[in-house]
Amino acid sequence: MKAGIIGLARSGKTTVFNAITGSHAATGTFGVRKANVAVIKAPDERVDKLAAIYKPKKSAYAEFQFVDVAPAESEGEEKALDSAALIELKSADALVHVVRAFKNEDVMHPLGRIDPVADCKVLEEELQLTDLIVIERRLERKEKEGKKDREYELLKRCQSHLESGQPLRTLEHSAQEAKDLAGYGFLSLKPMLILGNYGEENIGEPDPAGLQAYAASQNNTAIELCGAIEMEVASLPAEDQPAFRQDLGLGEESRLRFIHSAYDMLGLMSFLTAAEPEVRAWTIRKHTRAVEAAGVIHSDIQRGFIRAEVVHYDDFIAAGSMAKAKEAGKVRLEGKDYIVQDGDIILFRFNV
Ligand SMILES: Nc1nc2c(ncn2[C@@H]2O[C@H](COP(=O)(O)OP(=O)(O)O)[C@@H](O)[C@H]2O)c(=O)[nH]1
Ligand SMILES: [Mg+2]
Repeated sequence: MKAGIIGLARSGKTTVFNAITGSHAATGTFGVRKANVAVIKAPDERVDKLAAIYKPKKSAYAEFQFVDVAPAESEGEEKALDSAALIELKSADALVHVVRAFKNEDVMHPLGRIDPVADCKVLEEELQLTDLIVIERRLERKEKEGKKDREYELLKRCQSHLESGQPLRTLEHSAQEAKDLAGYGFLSLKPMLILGNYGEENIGEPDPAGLQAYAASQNNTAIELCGAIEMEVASLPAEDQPAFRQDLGLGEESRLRFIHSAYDMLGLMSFLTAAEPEVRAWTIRKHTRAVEAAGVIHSDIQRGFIRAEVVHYDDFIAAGSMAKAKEAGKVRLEGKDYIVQDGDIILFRFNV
């Protein structure tokens, strides 16, 4: 899983990246063409409890990658994307749009005003235009080759949807069409979380710039964050952070809030593996089959899949041990097509 950050110049993308990942990437650097990449771990008390029982050599939370792509200044200040950023973002599973909502006279807004909802529209248009260009090129080629196939018809529908000012995210399409579209990496098709980057004067206010209301109208989600303050707190020693957060009136840790929203938006969940060597949570999409969940761990396990031994975390904890869970009939044998549930503890049997 990979989430890519987008947003206008100086909206605070790198600041938010640091706040959420605890990194120390340089902020306020313009025209620097370097992507910042970090891994976010999703804290999970089920992993902690299982680790207390199994005492494994190692335990690990589910992870996803967070990428901050900085477009080059020279390609137009008001543009959020350039060709290098596009390549990086094509492979992202989701986008996080950082919207400037903080006031700071020293930091120039590329459009010379602070209007978060208007910025959302500017960026959405840019995503749609980018997709439209890809589609037009593709259609032209297909027309030249005389290939008016299924994909052609689908791209035609995408084109008119975009031309009517809507993102591909809202285009109704079948499972087959989703597969046909997947290879293109269309940006306006990706789930997008809107992240309002507010100044400290807005801490504790519910929806200061109306971003949540706007997001809801677009069938989207918005969360608030005070990037600059959160970044400072994230750079403190872990044990000092809770007291500072309380003093500053910051709510649930920004990273957790962000992770919860991202999981919701992407329809993600976790399953667990538990043994002496390692206790670990793995991120998958909801409605994933057992055989595909196996592939998240290793392609060999998917290839040689025989069956899955499954016990739900709650049943395991209630029973107290794997032996007792088995006695109680809570450990089931499932086949390839079993739909994995959030909190399943799974042991895959495989043969390669
Ligand atoms: N006052 C204030 N300044 C911020 C905030 N977030 C970012 N900045 C400043 O805005 C400038 C641009 O931030 P940066 O994260 O580099 O933006 P990027 O170009 O989108 O990556 C930097 O000087 C930051 O210190 C914020 O929440 N409040
Ligand atoms: Mg930056």
